[in-house]
Amino acid sequence: MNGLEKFFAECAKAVDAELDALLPPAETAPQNLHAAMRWSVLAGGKRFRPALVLAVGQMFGANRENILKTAAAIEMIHTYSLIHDDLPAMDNDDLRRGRLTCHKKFNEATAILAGDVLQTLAFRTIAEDVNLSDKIRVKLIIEIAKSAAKMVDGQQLDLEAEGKQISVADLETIHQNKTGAMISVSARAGAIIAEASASEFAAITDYAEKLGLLFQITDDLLDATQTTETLGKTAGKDAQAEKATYVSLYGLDEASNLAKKIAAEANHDLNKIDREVNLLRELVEFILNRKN
Ligand code: GRG
Repeated sequence: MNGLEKFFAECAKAVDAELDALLPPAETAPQNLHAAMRWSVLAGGKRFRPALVLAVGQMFGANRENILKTAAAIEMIHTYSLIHDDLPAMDNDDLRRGRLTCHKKFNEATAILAGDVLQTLAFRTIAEDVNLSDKIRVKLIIEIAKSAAKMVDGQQLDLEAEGKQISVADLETIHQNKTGAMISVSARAGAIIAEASASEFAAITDYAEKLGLLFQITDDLLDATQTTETLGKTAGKDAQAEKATYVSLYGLDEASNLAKKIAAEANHDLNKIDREVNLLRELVEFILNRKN
């Protein structure tokens, strides 16, 4: 295991334990709702967003104990978005994280409600985190609420763009909102908890915006090039839904070159931070070279 793999494994273990403790037990009523939440949240997943909260928070000097609940809360919001995205009204998918989607395993109504309550539990988790000052909790709630709303805006724009020719600028707007906002706020949440300086906060915001864009470009590349088995979700969905993507607009080679360019820009943003940024550089490489 290299350093980054070790970091991811440790993050996943700590965040999964936190999530397990925060989610309502499957034995308590309404059992099906609680089982559905656990089915989707505790199903693996890369845990990239919580890892980013931890990497940035620790880099700026925060203790892991002060970061973990926020990291878990962001993963809850991410999982709610996956559950809702998979619904028949949206992406209509049967497979997520290598297992049946929530609505296929349970039913549509339960999947909608599991997503709803994961979102409310996320904000409650931060509001009740006694490790953090009131000021930091309010700041986190405001920033994460704004980003979760942007994600919904992006999803709406994405659905409306299906089957249409759109410009590169429109594609960027969709993805800055749909994918970028939650990735960006993951990094910024770490900086908020660690009370980073204004200039550090600005630099990490620039870095995280590039990272979000890079994540989406590689997502489009993977959808077009990887198998369903490797991805743990149905491959080739973008072309099937006639979605405008970085691959459909640029072609595979150009999209791949663009990914490398954005990765270099993200690394450049890190030069502005006078801290130990190596782990954040490794995260850029990880996204650039990911296989799922
Ligand atoms: C339904 C409000 C609402 C929003 C949906 C998450 C999302 C927004 C759409 C999913 C469609 C999609 C493929 C987006 C591209 C980027 C993305 C969010 C991929 C999934 O995230 P990963 O790869 O998944 O981090 P894991 O399972 O590893 O957590």
